[in-house]
Amino acid sequence: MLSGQPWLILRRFWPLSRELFGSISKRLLSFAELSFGQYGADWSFFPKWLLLILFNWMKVMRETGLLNRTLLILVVCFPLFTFSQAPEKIIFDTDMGSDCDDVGALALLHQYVSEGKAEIVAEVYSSGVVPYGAGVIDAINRFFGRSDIPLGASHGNEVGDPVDKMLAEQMISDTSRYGNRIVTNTDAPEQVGLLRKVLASQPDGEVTYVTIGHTEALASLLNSGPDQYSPLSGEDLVEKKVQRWVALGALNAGNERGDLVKDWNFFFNGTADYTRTCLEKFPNEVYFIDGGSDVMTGQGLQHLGKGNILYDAYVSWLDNVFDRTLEDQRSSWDLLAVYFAVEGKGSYLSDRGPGYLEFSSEKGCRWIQTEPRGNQYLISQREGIDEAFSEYLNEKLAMIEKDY
Ligand SMILES: [Ca+2]
Repeated sequence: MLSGQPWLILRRFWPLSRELFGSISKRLLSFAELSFGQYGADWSFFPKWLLLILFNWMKVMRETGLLNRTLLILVVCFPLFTFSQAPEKIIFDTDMGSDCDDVGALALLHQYVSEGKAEIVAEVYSSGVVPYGAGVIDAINRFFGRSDIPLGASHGNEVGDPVDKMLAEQMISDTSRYGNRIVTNTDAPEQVGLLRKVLASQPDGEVTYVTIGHTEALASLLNSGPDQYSPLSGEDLVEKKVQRWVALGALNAGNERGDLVKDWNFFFNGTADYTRTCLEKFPNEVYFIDGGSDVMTGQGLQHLGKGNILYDAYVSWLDNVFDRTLEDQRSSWDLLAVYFAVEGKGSYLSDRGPGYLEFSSEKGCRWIQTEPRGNQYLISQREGIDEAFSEYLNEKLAMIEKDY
């Protein structure tokens, strides 16, 4: 599949293409009349006739100055068609509101969509204790003019950060401010049904499932049974449609001492057993993303200003939790997962090599560097690139247009 960029360029060149083919076809027709007049209907002259057409076509193009312009089109478009990647199909699973890097991650993902590098297949807010994250996601989608992205949410209240750190309730309860239609989770479809519906309609093996929060939605999807959307079990549906799971989780599991560690996303707020289920049942490749603590982002959103949901959500969280401003910025754990899902390791991330994640809901997890068991990969941030990575991500955020 082609990204949008080459088509945009072709559209720009369309008037020129019409001029080119209009002029040439007219000259060609008159030349064909001449040729057949000379050689009649004797098909033994056909190869010679073709050569003459080609020669004359080039002559016409050179005379009309179109040859150079045609070559220009080919030079511009060929690399784009050859090297442009298909947009990554992403399911974005977040605990929006618990931290502000979820806002940065969704902003970055939308920017990738604008660049033709990603497609957001679905979004889920898999926290139920504070039920306002779905409203923030809806407001962000609407800012980008993408309110049609399927958005589901947890309808339970057992998993999730118990504190509304972003003051999301205040931000999105008055729907006139950001135009959101969703306020609480139950205004959005229940997450597992939505995920099954969306996955059933996707081509096989193309979706990347990104978790930057809890693992409850993915575990519940894997445990689900056949329904009106698909006769497949959750495990079979995921095996067929989802090529990989990219998880912001298992942070510091690759520590040199081999200590068992517990990170926020995989262990806290009621998620540990759901994570274990995901690790046991997820049938395809799994990538654990480890890094982002000292990669500071937020300043790239300054240009959007007060009244913009991305700006307001970052500022609200930083002010409420740390009494800080956007200038102080925030760690970028979740942005790293989105970066990897769309751009791969790039210049900032590296693969730790073969191994697997040892996991105990009670004791913690650690990366065992040995023969691979399953398809698990630990992706770590490279040494000494905190500042360069911050700059890169902030530049991406700064590209977000003020008006969509
Ligand atoms: Ca998060």
